[in-house]
Amino acid sequence: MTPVTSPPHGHAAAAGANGAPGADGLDPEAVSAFQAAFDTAVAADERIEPRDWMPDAYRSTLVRQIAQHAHSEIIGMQPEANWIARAPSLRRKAILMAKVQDEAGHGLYLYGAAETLGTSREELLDKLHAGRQKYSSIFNYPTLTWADVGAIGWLVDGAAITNQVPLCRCSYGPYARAMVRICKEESFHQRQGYELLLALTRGTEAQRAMAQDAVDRWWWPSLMMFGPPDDESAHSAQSMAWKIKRHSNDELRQRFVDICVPQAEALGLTLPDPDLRWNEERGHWDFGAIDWREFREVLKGNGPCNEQRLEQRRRAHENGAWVREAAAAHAAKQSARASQDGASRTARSEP
Ligand code: FAQ
Repeated sequence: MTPVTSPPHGHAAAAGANGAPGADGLDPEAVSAFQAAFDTAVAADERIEPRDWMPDAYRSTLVRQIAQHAHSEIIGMQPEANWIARAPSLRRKAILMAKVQDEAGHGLYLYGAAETLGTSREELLDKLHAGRQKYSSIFNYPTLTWADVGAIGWLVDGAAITNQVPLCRCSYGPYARAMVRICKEESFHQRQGYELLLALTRGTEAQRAMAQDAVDRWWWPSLMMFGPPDDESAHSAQSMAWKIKRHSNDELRQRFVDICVPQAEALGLTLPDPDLRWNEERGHWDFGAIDWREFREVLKGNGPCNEQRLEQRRRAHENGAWVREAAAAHAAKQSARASQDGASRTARSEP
Protein backbone atom coordinates (compact mmCIF):
# COMPACT_ATOMS: atom_id res chain seq x y z
CA MET A 1 0.00 0.00 0.00
CA THR A 2 1.04 3.59 -0.57
CA PRO A 3 2.13 5.02 2.74
CA VAL A 4 0.10 7.85 4.18
CA THR A 5 2.40 10.76 3.55
CA SER A 6 0.55 14.00 4.14
CA PRO A 7 -2.89 15.41 4.67
CA PRO A 8 -4.69 16.88 1.67
CA HIS A 9 -3.35 20.01 0.10
CA GLY A 10 -0.30 20.57 2.16
CA HIS A 11 -1.89 20.71 5.62
CA ALA A 12 1.38 19.23 6.72
CA ALA A 13 1.33 20.69 10.22
CA ALA A 14 -1.38 18.22 11.19
CA ALA A 15 0.90 15.33 10.27
CA GLY A 16 3.70 16.56 12.46
CA ALA A 17 6.12 16.13 9.58
CA ASN A 18 5.84 15.99 5.85
CA GLY A 19 6.19 12.58 4.34
CA ALA A 20 5.68 11.18 7.78
CA PRO A 21 4.11 8.20 9.37
CA GLY A 22 2.24 5.26 7.91
CA ALA A 23 -1.43 4.86 8.80
CA ASP A 24 -0.65 2.63 11.76
CA GLY A 25 1.78 5.08 13.25
CA LEU A 26 -0.69 7.96 13.56
CA ASP A 27 -2.10 8.92 16.91
CA PRO A 28 -5.88 9.51 17.08
CA GLU A 29 -5.46 13.29 17.24
CA ALA A 30 -3.42 13.33 14.04
CA VAL A 31 -5.95 11.05 12.34
CA SER A 32 -8.82 13.36 13.19
CA ALA A 33 -6.83 16.35 11.89
CA PHE A 34 -6.17 14.44 8.66
CA GLN A 35 -9.81 13.43 8.45
CA ALA A 36 -10.93 17.05 8.94
CA ALA A 37 -8.57 18.24 6.21
CA PHE A 38 -9.85 15.50 3.89
CA ASP A 39 -13.50 16.38 4.61
CA THR A 40 -12.81 20.08 4.00
CA ALA A 41 -11.10 19.33 0.69
CA VAL A 42 -13.99 17.13 -0.50
CA ALA A 43 -16.59 19.70 0.61
CA ALA A 44 -14.72 22.44 -1.27
CA ASP A 45 -14.64 20.29 -4.44
CA GLU A 46 -10.86 20.11 -4.29
CA ARG A 47 -9.15 17.06 -5.73
CA ILE A 48 -7.64 14.39 -3.53
CA GLU A 49 -4.25 13.39 -4.93
CA PRO A 50 -2.26 10.16 -4.43
CA ARG A 51 0.06 11.56 -1.73
CA ASP A 52 -2.78 13.09 0.26
CA TRP A 53 -4.08 11.36 3.34
CA MET A 54 -7.40 9.62 2.69
CA PRO A 55 -9.60 7.30 4.76
CA ASP A 56 -8.89 3.62 4.14
CA ALA A 57 -12.48 3.05 3.06
CA TYR A 58 -12.24 5.87 0.48
CA ARG A 59 -9.10 4.25 -0.92
CA SER A 60 -10.64 0.76 -1.06
CA THR A 61 -13.86 2.05 -2.63
CA LEU A 62 -11.84 3.73 -5.36
CA VAL A 63 -9.74 0.63 -5.97
CA ARG A 64 -12.94 -1.45 -6.20
CA GLN A 65 -14.66 0.89 -8.65
CA ILE A 66 -11.61 1.73 -10.77
CA ALA A 67 -10.58 -1.94 -10.98
CA GLN A 68 -14.08 -2.95 -12.02
CA HIS A 69 -14.05 -0.19 -14.58
CA ALA A 70 -10.60 -1.17 -15.95
CA HIS A 71 -11.62 -4.84 -16.16
CA SER A 72 -14.77 -3.82 -18.05
CA GLU A 73 -12.71 -1.97 -20.63
CA ILE A 74 -10.47 -4.93 -21.40
CA ILE A 75 -13.15 -7.63 -21.22
CA GLY A 76 -15.29 -5.27 -23.31
CA MET A 77 -12.81 -5.70 -26.17
CA GLN A 78 -13.96 -9.28 -26.70
CA PRO A 79 -17.55 -8.94 -27.97
CA GLU A 80 -16.52 -6.41 -30.61
CA ALA A 81 -13.22 -8.06 -31.54
CA ASN A 82 -15.43 -10.96 -32.59
CA TRP A 83 -16.44 -8.85 -35.61
CA ILE A 84 -13.14 -7.33 -36.73
CA ALA A 85 -12.41 -10.09 -39.24
CA ARG A 86 -15.98 -9.97 -40.53
CA ALA A 87 -16.50 -6.21 -40.84
CA PRO A 88 -18.28 -5.56 -44.14
CA SER A 89 -15.80 -3.01 -45.54
CA LEU A 90 -12.24 -1.77 -45.06
CA ARG A 91 -13.60 1.48 -43.59
CA ARG A 92 -15.74 -0.34 -41.02
CA LYS A 93 -12.86 -2.64 -40.15
CA ALA A 94 -10.45 0.27 -39.59
CA ILE A 95 -13.00 2.04 -37.38
CA LEU A 96 -13.70 -1.08 -35.33
CA MET A 97 -10.00 -1.86 -34.85
CA ALA A 98 -9.39 1.69 -33.66
CA LYS A 99 -12.29 1.42 -31.23
CA VAL A 100 -11.15 -1.89 -29.76
CA GLN A 101 -7.61 -0.50 -29.37
CA ASP A 102 -9.07 2.53 -27.59
CA GLU A 103 -10.71 0.20 -25.06
CA ALA A 104 -7.31 -1.38 -24.34
CA GLY A 105 -5.92 2.12 -23.81
CA HIS A 106 -8.76 2.96 -21.40
CA GLY A 107 -7.91 -0.16 -19.43
CA LEU A 108 -4.30 1.01 -19.18
CA TYR A 109 -5.19 4.53 -17.98
CA LEU A 110 -7.50 3.02 -15.38
CA TYR A 111 -5.05 0.40 -14.11
CA GLY A 112 -2.57 3.30 -13.90
CA ALA A 113 -5.07 5.32 -11.84
CA ALA A 114 -5.60 2.31 -9.54
CA GLU A 115 -1.84 1.94 -9.11
CA THR A 116 -1.65 5.45 -7.65
CA LEU A 117 -3.72 4.05 -4.76
CA GLY A 118 -1.04 1.51 -3.90
CA THR A 119 -2.19 -1.54 -5.79
CA SER A 120 -0.52 -3.17 -8.78
CA ARG A 121 -1.89 -4.13 -12.16
CA GLU A 122 -0.79 -7.76 -11.58
CA GLU A 123 -2.74 -7.92 -8.34
CA LEU A 124 -5.89 -6.57 -9.97
CA LEU A 125 -5.60 -8.88 -12.96
CA ASP A 126 -5.07 -11.86 -10.67
CA LYS A 127 -8.30 -10.96 -8.86
CA LEU A 128 -10.17 -10.61 -12.14
CA HIS A 129 -8.89 -13.97 -13.37
CA ALA A 130 -9.82 -15.61 -10.07
CA GLY A 131 -13.35 -14.17 -10.32
CA ARG A 132 -12.79 -12.06 -7.19
CA GLN A 133 -13.42 -8.71 -8.88
CA LYS A 134 -16.28 -7.81 -11.18
CA TYR A 135 -16.52 -6.35 -14.66
CA SER A 136 -19.62 -4.83 -16.23
CA SER A 137 -22.57 -7.19 -16.68
CA ILE A 138 -23.05 -5.95 -20.24
CA PHE A 139 -20.05 -7.81 -21.62
CA ASN A 140 -21.57 -11.19 -20.81
CA TYR A 141 -23.96 -10.97 -23.76
CA PRO A 142 -23.05 -12.33 -27.21
CA THR A 143 -22.58 -10.32 -30.40
CA LEU A 144 -24.65 -12.34 -32.84
CA THR A 145 -24.77 -10.09 -35.91
CA TRP A 146 -22.92 -7.16 -37.43
CA ALA A 147 -25.69 -4.83 -36.18
CA ASP A 148 -24.61 -5.68 -32.62
CA VAL A 149 -21.46 -3.62 -33.23
CA GLY A 150 -23.74 -0.64 -33.96
CA ALA A 151 -25.95 -1.34 -30.95
CA ILE A 152 -22.92 -1.59 -28.65
CA GLY A 153 -21.58 1.73 -29.92
CA TRP A 154 -24.92 3.52 -29.66
CA LEU A 155 -26.28 1.99 -26.44
CA VAL A 156 -23.33 0.55 -24.49
CA ASP A 157 -20.93 3.41 -25.20
CA GLY A 158 -23.87 5.81 -24.82
CA ALA A 159 -24.60 4.40 -21.35
CA ALA A 160 -20.89 4.45 -20.52
CA ILE A 161 -20.64 8.17 -21.42
CA THR A 162 -23.76 9.04 -19.42
CA ASN A 163 -22.21 7.32 -16.42
CA GLN A 164 -18.68 8.57 -16.97
CA VAL A 165 -19.03 12.26 -17.80
CA PRO A 166 -19.88 12.99 -14.14
CA LEU A 167 -16.85 10.90 -13.14
CA CYS A 168 -14.67 13.59 -14.77
CA ARG A 169 -15.57 15.56 -11.62
CA CYS A 170 -14.76 12.69 -9.28
CA SER A 171 -12.97 13.82 -6.10
CA TYR A 172 -9.95 11.60 -6.79
CA GLY A 173 -7.61 13.43 -9.21
CA PRO A 174 -6.05 10.57 -11.23
CA TYR A 175 -9.43 8.90 -11.85
CA ALA A 176 -11.08 12.19 -12.83
CA ARG A 177 -8.26 13.05 -15.26
CA ALA A 178 -8.32 9.58 -16.84
CA MET A 179 -12.05 9.98 -17.36
CA VAL A 180 -11.66 13.23 -19.34
CA ARG A 181 -9.62 11.46 -21.98
CA ILE A 182 -11.77 8.33 -21.93
CA CYS A 183 -15.00 10.29 -22.40
CA LYS A 184 -13.65 12.05 -25.49
CA GLU A 185 -12.92 8.68 -27.07
CA GLU A 186 -16.21 7.13 -25.90
CA SER A 187 -18.02 9.96 -27.61
CA PHE A 188 -16.46 8.97 -30.95
CA HIS A 189 -17.41 5.35 -30.21
CA GLN A 190 -21.01 6.28 -29.58
CA ARG A 191 -21.23 8.22 -32.83
CA GLN A 192 -19.74 5.43 -34.90
CA GLY A 193 -22.35 3.04 -33.48
CA TYR A 194 -25.17 5.45 -34.22
CA GLU A 195 -23.88 6.02 -37.75
CA LEU A 196 -23.53 2.28 -38.32
CA LEU A 197 -27.15 1.71 -37.27
CA LEU A 198 -28.27 4.63 -39.41
CA ALA A 199 -26.63 3.03 -42.46
CA LEU A 200 -28.43 -0.25 -41.69
CA THR A 201 -31.83 1.36 -41.12
CA ARG A 202 -31.48 3.15 -44.45
CA GLY A 203 -30.46 -0.08 -46.18
CA THR A 204 -32.47 -3.11 -47.20
CA GLU A 205 -35.42 -4.49 -45.24
CA ALA A 206 -33.16 -7.32 -43.96
CA GLN A 207 -30.58 -4.79 -42.73
CA ARG A 208 -33.26 -2.75 -40.97
CA ALA A 209 -34.59 -5.92 -39.30
CA MET A 210 -31.06 -6.85 -38.20
CA ALA A 211 -30.64 -3.40 -36.60
CA GLN A 212 -33.99 -3.70 -34.81
CA ASP A 213 -33.14 -7.18 -33.54
CA ALA A 214 -29.82 -5.94 -32.13
CA VAL A 215 -31.50 -3.03 -30.34
CA ASP A 216 -34.15 -5.41 -28.97
CA ARG A 217 -31.41 -7.54 -27.41
CA TRP A 218 -29.11 -4.77 -26.12
CA TRP A 219 -31.64 -2.29 -24.72
CA TRP A 220 -32.42 -3.89 -21.35
CA PRO A 221 -28.87 -5.04 -20.57
CA SER A 222 -27.73 -1.45 -21.32
CA LEU A 223 -30.12 -0.11 -18.67
CA MET A 224 -28.63 -2.62 -16.20
CA MET A 225 -25.15 -1.14 -16.73
CA PHE A 226 -26.06 1.69 -14.34
CA GLY A 227 -26.22 -0.78 -11.47
CA PRO A 228 -28.99 -1.85 -9.09
CA PRO A 229 -31.86 0.49 -8.21
CA ASP A 230 -30.94 3.17 -5.68
CA ASP A 231 -32.64 1.47 -2.76
CA GLU A 232 -30.52 -1.64 -3.37
CA SER A 233 -27.25 0.10 -4.20
CA ALA A 234 -24.85 -0.76 -1.39
CA HIS A 235 -22.23 1.85 -2.19
CA SER A 236 -24.04 4.83 -3.72
CA ALA A 237 -24.74 6.88 -0.59
CA GLN A 238 -21.16 6.78 0.68
CA SER A 239 -19.64 7.20 -2.80
CA MET A 240 -21.82 10.24 -3.39
CA ALA A 241 -20.89 11.71 0.01
CA TRP A 242 -17.23 11.35 -1.00
CA LYS A 243 -18.02 12.83 -4.43
CA ILE A 244 -16.68 9.77 -6.20
CA LYS A 245 -20.13 9.35 -7.73
CA ARG A 246 -22.02 12.56 -8.49
CA HIS A 247 -25.40 11.04 -9.33
CA SER A 248 -27.28 7.94 -8.25
CA ASN A 249 -27.69 4.87 -10.45
CA ASP A 250 -31.38 5.61 -11.10
CA GLU A 251 -30.73 9.28 -11.95
CA LEU A 252 -28.19 8.32 -14.60
CA ARG A 253 -30.40 5.52 -15.94
CA GLN A 254 -33.25 8.03 -16.38
CA ARG A 255 -30.93 10.49 -18.10
CA PHE A 256 -29.88 7.76 -20.52
CA VAL A 257 -33.46 6.77 -21.35
CA ASP A 258 -34.35 10.43 -21.98
CA ILE A 259 -31.42 10.77 -24.38
CA CYS A 260 -32.12 7.52 -26.24
CA VAL A 261 -35.83 7.88 -26.98
CA PRO A 262 -35.51 10.73 -29.52
CA GLN A 263 -32.39 9.12 -30.99
CA ALA A 264 -34.29 5.85 -31.56
CA GLU A 265 -37.03 7.85 -33.26
CA ALA A 266 -34.48 9.50 -35.54
CA LEU A 267 -33.08 6.08 -36.40
CA GLY A 268 -36.56 4.75 -37.11
CA LEU A 269 -36.08 1.99 -34.52
CA THR A 270 -38.40 0.93 -31.71
CA LEU A 271 -37.14 0.55 -28.16
CA PRO A 272 -38.46 -2.79 -26.86
CA ASP A 273 -40.52 -1.39 -24.00
CA PRO A 274 -44.33 -1.10 -24.30
CA ASP A 275 -44.40 1.02 -21.11
CA LEU A 276 -42.22 3.76 -22.51
CA ARG A 277 -44.17 7.02 -22.40
CA TRP A 278 -43.53 10.70 -21.85
CA ASN A 279 -44.48 11.86 -18.38
CA GLU A 280 -45.40 15.52 -18.64
CA GLU A 281 -45.43 16.00 -14.89
CA ARG A 282 -41.96 14.56 -14.30
CA GLY A 283 -40.54 15.92 -17.54
CA HIS A 284 -39.02 12.47 -18.19
CA TRP A 285 -39.77 9.26 -20.05
CA ASP A 286 -41.40 6.59 -17.90
CA PHE A 287 -40.07 3.14 -18.67
CA GLY A 288 -40.97 -0.46 -17.82
CA ALA A 289 -39.67 -2.74 -15.07
CA ILE A 290 -36.12 -4.00 -15.41
CA ASP A 291 -35.58 -7.72 -14.90
CA TRP A 292 -33.30 -7.50 -11.86
CA ARG A 293 -33.30 -11.26 -11.51
CA GLU A 294 -31.47 -11.49 -14.83
CA PHE A 295 -28.99 -8.82 -13.65
CA ARG A 296 -28.26 -10.74 -10.44
CA GLU A 297 -27.80 -13.98 -12.37
CA VAL A 298 -25.30 -12.34 -14.73
CA LEU A 299 -23.40 -10.94 -11.73
CA LYS A 300 -23.30 -14.39 -10.19
CA GLY A 301 -21.57 -15.71 -13.32
CA ASN A 302 -24.63 -17.22 -15.00
CA GLY A 303 -24.96 -14.88 -17.98
CA PRO A 304 -24.79 -16.22 -21.54
CA CYS A 305 -21.04 -15.58 -21.95
CA ASN A 306 -19.51 -15.20 -18.47
CA GLU A 307 -17.47 -18.37 -18.68
CA GLN A 308 -16.28 -17.74 -22.21
CA ARG A 309 -15.20 -14.15 -21.44
CA LEU A 310 -13.14 -15.09 -18.39
CA GLU A 311 -11.63 -18.10 -20.11
CA GLN A 312 -10.58 -15.99 -23.10
CA ARG A 313 -9.13 -13.33 -20.77
CA ARG A 314 -7.07 -15.89 -18.85
CA ARG A 315 -5.83 -17.39 -22.12
CA ALA A 316 -4.85 -13.98 -23.49
CA HIS A 317 -2.96 -13.25 -20.26
CA GLU A 318 -1.07 -16.55 -20.41
CA ASN A 319 -0.26 -16.05 -24.09
CA GLY A 320 1.10 -12.60 -23.29
CA ALA A 321 3.51 -13.85 -20.59
CA TRP A 322 6.51 -13.80 -22.95
CA VAL A 323 5.77 -10.17 -23.91
CA ARG A 324 5.72 -9.11 -20.25
CA GLU A 325 8.97 -11.01 -19.60
CA ALA A 326 10.64 -9.48 -22.65
CA ALA A 327 9.49 -5.97 -21.68
CA ALA A 328 10.77 -6.44 -18.12
CA ALA A 329 14.14 -7.75 -19.39
CA HIS A 330 14.41 -4.79 -21.77
CA ALA A 331 13.56 -2.31 -19.00
CA ALA A 332 16.15 -3.92 -16.70
CA LYS A 333 18.80 -3.67 -19.44
CA GLN A 334 17.95 -0.02 -20.12
CA SER A 335 18.13 0.89 -16.46
CA ALA A 336 21.42 -0.98 -15.96
CA ARG A 337 22.84 0.86 -19.00
CA ALA A 338 21.58 4.21 -17.69
CA SER A 339 23.19 3.70 -14.28
CA GLN A 340 26.44 2.52 -15.91
CA ASP A 341 26.46 5.66 -18.12
CA GLY A 342 25.73 7.79 -15.04
CA ALA A 343 28.58 6.17 -13.13
CA SER A 344 31.12 6.67 -15.92
CA ARG A 345 29.99 10.31 -16.38
CA THR A 346 30.57 10.90 -12.65
CA ALA A 347 33.98 9.21 -12.84
CA ARG A 348 35.00 11.41 -15.82
CA SER A 349 33.88 14.64 -14.13
CA GLU A 350 35.84 13.92 -10.93
CA PRO A 351 39.14 15.80 -10.71
N1 FAQ B 1 -22.12 -4.92 -13.75
O1 FAQ B 1 -23.67 -0.31 -4.86
P1 FAQ B 1 -23.60 -0.39 -6.34
C1 FAQ B 1 -17.68 0.57 -20.80
C2 FAQ B 1 -22.00 -4.22 -8.70
S1 FAQ B 1 -17.15 0.62 -19.21
C3 FAQ B 1 -21.43 -5.61 -12.82
O2 FAQ B 1 -24.57 0.44 -7.10
P2 FAQ B 1 -21.36 1.19 -7.28
C4 FAQ B 1 -16.74 0.99 -21.89
C5 FAQ B 1 -21.11 -3.25 -7.96
O3 FAQ B 1 -19.77 -3.33 -8.40
C6 FAQ B 1 -18.51 -0.05 -18.27
N2 FAQ B 1 -21.46 -5.28 -11.52
O4 FAQ B 1 -22.10 -0.16 -6.81
C7 FAQ B 1 -16.88 0.12 -23.06
C8 FAQ B 1 -21.30 -3.73 -6.55
O5 FAQ B 1 -20.59 -4.93 -6.34
P3 FAQ B 1 -19.24 -5.00 -5.41
C9 FAQ B 1 -18.19 -0.09 -16.86
C10 FAQ B 1 -22.22 -4.23 -11.17
O6 FAQ B 1 -19.94 0.84 -7.51
C11 FAQ B 1 -17.92 0.28 -23.94
C12 FAQ B 1 -22.75 -4.12 -6.53
O7 FAQ B 1 -23.11 -4.41 -7.87
N3 FAQ B 1 -18.31 1.22 -16.29
O8 FAQ B 1 -18.79 0.20 -20.97
C13 FAQ B 1 -22.95 -3.48 -12.10
O9 FAQ B 1 -21.65 2.31 -6.35
C14 FAQ B 1 -18.03 -0.56 -25.06
C15 FAQ B 1 -23.65 -3.05 -5.93
O10 FAQ B 1 -23.78 -1.91 -6.81
C16 FAQ B 1 -17.87 1.49 -15.07
O11 FAQ B 1 -17.36 0.61 -14.37
C17 FAQ B 1 -22.88 -3.87 -13.44
N4 FAQ B 1 -23.56 -3.24 -14.40
O12 FAQ B 1 -22.09 1.55 -8.66
C18 FAQ B 1 -15.93 -0.87 -23.28
C19 FAQ B 1 -18.03 2.91 -14.61
N5 FAQ B 1 -23.60 -2.50 -11.45
O13 FAQ B 1 -18.24 -4.10 -6.09
C20 FAQ B 1 -16.04 -1.71 -24.40
C21 FAQ B 1 -17.54 3.11 -13.23
C22 FAQ B 1 -23.30 -2.64 -10.14
O14 FAQ B 1 -19.65 -4.49 -4.05
C23 FAQ B 1 -17.09 -1.54 -25.31
N6 FAQ B 1 -18.35 2.43 -12.25
N7 FAQ B 1 -22.48 -3.69 -9.98
O15 FAQ B 1 -18.82 -6.43 -5.42
C24 FAQ B 1 -19.45 2.97 -11.69
O16 FAQ B 1 -19.88 4.07 -12.03
C25 FAQ B 1 -20.13 2.20 -10.59
O17 FAQ B 1 -19.21 1.25 -10.09
C26 FAQ B 1 -21.46 1.51 -11.01
C27 FAQ B 1 -21.97 0.72 -9.79
C28 FAQ B 1 -22.48 2.55 -11.40
C29 FAQ B 1 -21.24 0.53 -12.15
